[in-house]
Amino acid sequence: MVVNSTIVVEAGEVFDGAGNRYVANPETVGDGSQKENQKSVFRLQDGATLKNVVLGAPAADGVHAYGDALIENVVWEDIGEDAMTIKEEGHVVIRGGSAQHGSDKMFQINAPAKLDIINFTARDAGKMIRQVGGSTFHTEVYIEGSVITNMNEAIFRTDSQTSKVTMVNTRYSNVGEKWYNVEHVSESGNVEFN
Ligand code: DGU
Ligand code: CA
Ligand code: CA
Repeated sequence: MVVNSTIVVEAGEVFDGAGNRYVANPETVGDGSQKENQKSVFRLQDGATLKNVVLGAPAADGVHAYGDALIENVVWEDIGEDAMTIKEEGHVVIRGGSAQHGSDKMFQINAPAKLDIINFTARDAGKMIRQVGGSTFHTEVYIEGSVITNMNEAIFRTDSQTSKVTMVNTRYSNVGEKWYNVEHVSESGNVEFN
C-alpha cells in the first residue's frame, strides 16, 4: 500500500503489518534518494512495536524511533535515505528481518541509545550502523546471530570514544574496516567468510 503520510505507532502500541508491503508516496513522504529531510514511513513512539512489515521502494527515511522500540520481522527491500533512525534516547531492538541496497547508512543513531540487532540479515550498504557524525554521547550496540555482507565502509562507525559494540555468533563478509573508530569492541563466536 502507498503511504501518503507517516504512520504513527503510538506509545506502547503494536503495529502488525501482516506481511504487507508499504511504499512511500514520493511526493508527500520521500523518494528514497540521499536527500535529507524526507519523512519516515513509520514513526514509533516510546514503547511501540513494529512487526511483519515489508518496506518497498521508495522507503523514504524508513523508520524513526522515539524511545524504546521493538522492530520484529521487518524487511527493507530497498533502503531509502536510511533504514531506521534513533531520534530520541531509548533501547531499540531489531529482531529478525533484513535490509539491503543502501547508498550510505542502514541504521542511524542520533541520540544516546542501546541498539540490539538479533537474527538479522544486513547486506549491501555504505555502513550498517552510524552514530551521528561529531557526536560524543555514549551508545551501546549489540549484534547477535546475524549475517552481514558487503558494507563499503564498516559495520559500526562512531566518533565517540565511549561508545561500544558487542558482536556474537555472527557471520560476516566484505564489511570494510568492520569497526570504524570504535574504541570498545567485544566479540565472540563470529565467523568471517568469503
Ligand atoms: O551530515 O546531520 O544522516 O539522520 C550530517 C547529517 C546526517 C544526518 C543523518 C540522518 O548525520 O542527516 O539521516
Ligand atoms: Ca542522512
Ligand atoms: Ca535519514
